[in-house]
Amino acid sequence: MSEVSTEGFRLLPGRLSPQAQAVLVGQVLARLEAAPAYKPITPGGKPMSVTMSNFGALGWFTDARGYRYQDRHPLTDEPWPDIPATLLELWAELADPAVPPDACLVNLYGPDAKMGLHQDRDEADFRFPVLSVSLGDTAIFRIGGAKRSDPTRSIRLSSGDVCLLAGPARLAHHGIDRVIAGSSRLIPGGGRINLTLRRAAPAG
Ligand code: MD3
Ligand code: FE
Repeated sequence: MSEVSTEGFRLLPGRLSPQAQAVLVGQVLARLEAAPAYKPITPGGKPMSVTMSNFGALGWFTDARGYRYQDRHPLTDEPWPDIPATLLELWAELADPAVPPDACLVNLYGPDAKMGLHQDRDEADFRFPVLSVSLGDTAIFRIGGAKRSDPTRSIRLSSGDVCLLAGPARLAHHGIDRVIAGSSRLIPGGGRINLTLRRAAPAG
């Protein structure tokens, strides 16, 4: 079998210490009080199994009108909460020291949540990487190539893992096949939280 490689994909297993993970979960849950997670609806009219919210100037959103970034929470009509400083520091260290992220998508996975194979194409400039932080239950992540029909490989994303998607990997198809319920005790009540830092608007 030939190895499927994705140039520009970097996985940093256990990049966040258990202590740092616990602090981050607290910061995320506090912000979700003000910006509650909601169930997004795809442009095709199907509710996603993941619930979502956002931090930062811009938040990724989907409903019957399509995918987009917007500056307000769809239910509260308030600006999104700020991005925790520890995440901004992580981005400066690993992604781009000059241009900060303006969007942090928060994906919440219960035991039955998954995310189908897709590309992230709603950002203005694909030269900026995406940085992902996994917290809580382990996920079975799938990543392929630029074409939907390209071969894929399966990778476990565990609590504290950070992954960086740059270069060709930035436009790779990817998704979450499933979450291993009960594999972590980090999040009260269980589940998985994925945080993706992005630059959604053009730089400058
Ligand atoms: C590969 N999130 O929010 S994170 C998403 O675990 C998303 O919630 C998944 O896909 C999750 O769009 C996967 C890892 C990830 C994030 C962005 C990518 C992988 C990526 C962008 C391009 C290629
Ligand atoms: Fe994605």
